[in-house]
Amino acid sequence: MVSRSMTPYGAIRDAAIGIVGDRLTFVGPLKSLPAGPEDCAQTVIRLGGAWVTPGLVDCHTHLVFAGNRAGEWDARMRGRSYEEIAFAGGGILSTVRATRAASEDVLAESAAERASAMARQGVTTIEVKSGYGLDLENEMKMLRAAARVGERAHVRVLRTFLGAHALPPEYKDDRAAYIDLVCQQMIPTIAREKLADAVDGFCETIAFTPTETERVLAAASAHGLRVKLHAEQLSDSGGAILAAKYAALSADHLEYLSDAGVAAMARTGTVAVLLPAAFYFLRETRKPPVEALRRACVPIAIATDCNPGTSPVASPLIALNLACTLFEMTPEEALAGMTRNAAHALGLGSEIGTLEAGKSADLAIWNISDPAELAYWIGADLLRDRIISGRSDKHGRTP
Ligand code: DI6
Ligand code: FE
Repeated sequence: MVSRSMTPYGAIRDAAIGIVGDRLTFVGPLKSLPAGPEDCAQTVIRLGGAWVTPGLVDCHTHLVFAGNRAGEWDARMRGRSYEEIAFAGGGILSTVRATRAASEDVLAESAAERASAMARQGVTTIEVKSGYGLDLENEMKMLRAAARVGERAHVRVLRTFLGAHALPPEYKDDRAAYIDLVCQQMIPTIAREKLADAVDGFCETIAFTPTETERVLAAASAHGLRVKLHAEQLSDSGGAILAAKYAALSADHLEYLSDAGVAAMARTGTVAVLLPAAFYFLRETRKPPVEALRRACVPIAIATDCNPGTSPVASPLIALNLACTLFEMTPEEALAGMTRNAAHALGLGSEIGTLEAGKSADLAIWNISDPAELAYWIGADLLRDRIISGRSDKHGRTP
């Protein structure tokens, strides 16, 4: 069985999937194959009715970082707030200190372990953001480490430059100078050296104002890079409207998204990336406006936001569960959010995210009898095999 649109989950019963090299060449009912499977292919793998979905796409992670923030979390459990800790120089900046001190090897190694955990849950594509270096050298180190994660963990990695994640301590008295550095040195260098596929920023009271963020988005666009934005996570700063103005691939978090923000995203086809694990871990109470997004036909993606501060979660399937239990999404919507819509949030909608002839052969094969199980179980081991660019974890290259 494979998934497509129309019937629930777009399921096709008694299906066959053809793969040549790294591409899907056939996805449809077994009986519409021109001949028997053995006559159509050199190698036939019979799955015995197993569910097959597109490989999962985690379209928002901060997978590369050093250290952890368990101590800070302990303080939060005793009543301190995330914002308080950030304003006191902890939070993102404590991970910046640890990440600057770590070698590229150490960063690549620890991120690859987290990516491997995700791969064991069916992930074939992971977006990885920088943003814990906050100077050119350390941001480049993070992006190079991110590229190595792909080889180590056998996943496709997309890289996003997040220099505007927090104000580094050396610029605490000169915010404009840091934005100048991001726009005039970091973005041009990263674009020239092809170290990132997109640019992101954190538009928030504890990070950058809309005016500062706009300079970053404008510089990214001027250098031919698509943009994404952390918007409306802790307050309504108008980030989503700004993101839409720059035709952003996605605006992410969105708990405090306004009606005007929803409308702006609908106009530009900007994907709403919801991050229910961060909502959960911060004990946020304000939910993103899922119903308004649905009504406006804004595509909704779900991601882990894996990071040491607000979402120490390397489990995409738990993120699916939280999307359903906390945001009242259906299991089918959640799965579409981590496949088709997540692919769009990365600008890869024509390449991955659905099972269609011509796309990359990225599949997850599951030990389940109902696709709702992907969002239902917490902590179960559901994956049977993964195929990425035509290569199976269990069988190697498919012919
Ligand atoms: N929002 C988040 O949830 C993460 N970054 C962001 O802009 C948190 C990153 C961290 O706390 O380390
Ligand atoms: Fe994030």
